[in-house]
Amino acid sequence: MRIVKAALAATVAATALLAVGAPANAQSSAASPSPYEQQIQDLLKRPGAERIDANTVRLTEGATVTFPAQNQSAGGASTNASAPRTSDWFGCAVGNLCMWADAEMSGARLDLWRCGTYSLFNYGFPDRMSSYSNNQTGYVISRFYDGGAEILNEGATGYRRNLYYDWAIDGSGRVDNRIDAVKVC
Ligand SMILES: [Ca+2]
Repeated sequence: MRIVKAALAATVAATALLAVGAPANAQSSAASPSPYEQQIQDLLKRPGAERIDANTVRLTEGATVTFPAQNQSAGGASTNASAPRTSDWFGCAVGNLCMWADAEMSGARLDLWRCGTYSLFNYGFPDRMSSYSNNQTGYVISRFYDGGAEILNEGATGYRRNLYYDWAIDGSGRVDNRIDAVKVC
């Protein structure tokens, strides 16, 4: 049995090697390129950025940007208000602060999961956030800034579907597409 397993593993390894050895454009010629491919390529130019799957770029430890899969429409939220709550909020993994470029948890998503203050200019995400899910655990508050002023904050498990309808806590207007820095926790 062990031999059979080893042989199988070897076959799998060989197949994987073949897949890696295939021309890089083989996949893209089979399917039309993701509408987000240019944004992905732009992010990959950042120092230390690496692609960890077709739709996800890891920017630094604790920070990834995920683009909608090709079979999902960019504007179509997969959320359903009547759906039972699961441990993930809107697809945002437990422990993460997830920020979406579009309303209704859609479009490109930046996930941060390490405490600290981040300039979103470093992540290709300034002035873009239109919805978020704070799925961190414990008593933590995330703080959102525009030009150094805190204009929004949210405790763990809070979320907003459309920031067009939210007003800055300092009275400076709507908060949609304004956040340029965030203190995760
Ligand atoms: Ca936006």
